[in-house]
Amino acid sequence: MHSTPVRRAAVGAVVGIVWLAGLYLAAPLVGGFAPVALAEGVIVRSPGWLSTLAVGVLGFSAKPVLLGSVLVGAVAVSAVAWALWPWERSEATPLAGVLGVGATVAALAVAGGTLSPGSVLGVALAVAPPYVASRLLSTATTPSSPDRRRFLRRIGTVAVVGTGSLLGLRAGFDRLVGGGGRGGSAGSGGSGGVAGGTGDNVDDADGASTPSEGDPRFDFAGMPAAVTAPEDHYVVDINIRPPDVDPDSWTLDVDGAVESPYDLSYDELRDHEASVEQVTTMVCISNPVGGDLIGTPRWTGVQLSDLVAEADPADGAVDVVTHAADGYSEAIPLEIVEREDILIAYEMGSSPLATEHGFPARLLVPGRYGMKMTKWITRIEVSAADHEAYWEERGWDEEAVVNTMSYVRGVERDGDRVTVGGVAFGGLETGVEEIAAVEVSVDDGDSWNEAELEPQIAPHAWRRWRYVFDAPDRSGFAVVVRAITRDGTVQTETGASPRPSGATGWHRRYVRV
Ligand SMILES: Nc1nc2c(c(=O)[nH]1)N[C@H]1C(S)=C(S)[C@@H](COP(=O)(O)O)O[C@H]1N2
Ligand SMILES: [Mo]
Repeated sequence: MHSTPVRRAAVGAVVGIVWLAGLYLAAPLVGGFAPVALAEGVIVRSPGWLSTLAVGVLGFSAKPVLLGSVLVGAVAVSAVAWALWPWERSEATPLAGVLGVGATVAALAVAGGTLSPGSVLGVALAVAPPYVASRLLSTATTPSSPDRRRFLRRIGTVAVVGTGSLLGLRAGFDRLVGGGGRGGSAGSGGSGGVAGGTGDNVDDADGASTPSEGDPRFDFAGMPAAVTAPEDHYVVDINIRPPDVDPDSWTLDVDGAVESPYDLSYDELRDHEASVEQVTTMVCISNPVGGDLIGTPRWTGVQLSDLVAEADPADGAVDVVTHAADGYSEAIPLEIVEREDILIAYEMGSSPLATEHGFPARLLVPGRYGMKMTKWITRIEVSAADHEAYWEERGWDEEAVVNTMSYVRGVERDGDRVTVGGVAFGGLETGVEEIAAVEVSVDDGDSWNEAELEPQIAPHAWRRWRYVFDAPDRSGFAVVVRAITRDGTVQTETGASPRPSGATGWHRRYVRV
């Protein structure tokens, strides 16, 4: 590896990595980390079909993959620029400096920086480390420079020491300023934590954090718990980092086409007399047949009907629009708001909502897809006009009533006996679960059997099902499942993709046991 361009590319890559670490160090001064802001900008600006495709192909990992691509892309650009740089080093330095500062200013502007002493310091913090790194490595790329092993050791050291010290400085800075230190109060989940349920809240110490609801006969290998623990509930939203809302300054405004607008503080919401507890299934409209974007947590919240009635809606009001801290919005017709099961939820599983699930409060609309359930809610606007919501604008169904669905989840063998099982959910207009029966085939649809249904744990919750049969000499089964609703309708076999109105079709899964 004596070829100079390869060495130059390696140096360029290291300089790029150190540059990113510098941007990360400067982030608190300008209000954000440029690659995250860039990735978020791509998500918000990309057409609906593209975000749908990305979520479809990459699932959960769509956002991390996008952020990763931005990071890798920046390092790659730096490597290529170094490898192809046509001038001698002496001529190059001023021009390279100008380019580096320009790229940094652009990156910090993308991250939300404006002209201020803080951002000038931010630019200096982000430019100096890669500059120092490039000086330290500048002699390493000439043919007369050290041998390969020494070269590798040298750029490795600069990369590790440079990046490590910048990240260390940033961590120290966070500790000093208390960034993310709000985690102690009210379970905001800290910043950037993936872990849900910040179990440090004790205001409700009834030991119910691991609910043991449901019939234990439906708890076997592969089966979900009857009630989903907060840390097991899926997360879907438009953000790379969820908004970090300060509960002390947060208010929920109730206004718009009303006679008496008002607002509530976090404590006023939690102490509201119309608080209720409710186990409710939530499923994302982009969940494919059999997918994991579904869960059934226990929620506590205030009935939306009460909150809206208190403001006294004007004649001619048609919609209730919920607005969120991340710019998201959703609308539901005023007439369905009269239902008592629509909540502004502030707890999940007897703890305050985790940041990623919408702390301090979110909407819960049983029977509709998750897109209706605005997280990080800041405003309830009663509207006299039809409102076009975030996803509706991007081509998704406005009503978003959950399609009847049934999934295969678990399978277990005990001697000759085999048990298969799963979940079924049919949220109809009323939000009340309407599953009457589940039928299951273990021979790819040739014959059908009635499954056992778990007694209903709540009006808006999924039903777990199981089917026990003898199979002494067979170990592979093509399991197919379909649900039947109370009015006798058999779940449609016709497949539809999630967009625009949610997936349909029977779930088939080949299992070995
Ligand atoms: N503010 C806000 N609320 C939001 C979203 C969002 O991007 N921003 N995504 C919605 C979608 S598409 C779904 S499926 C649910 C997911 O809620 P969860 O992450 O708590 O499971 O939140 C909904 N509420
Ligand atoms: Mo969703």
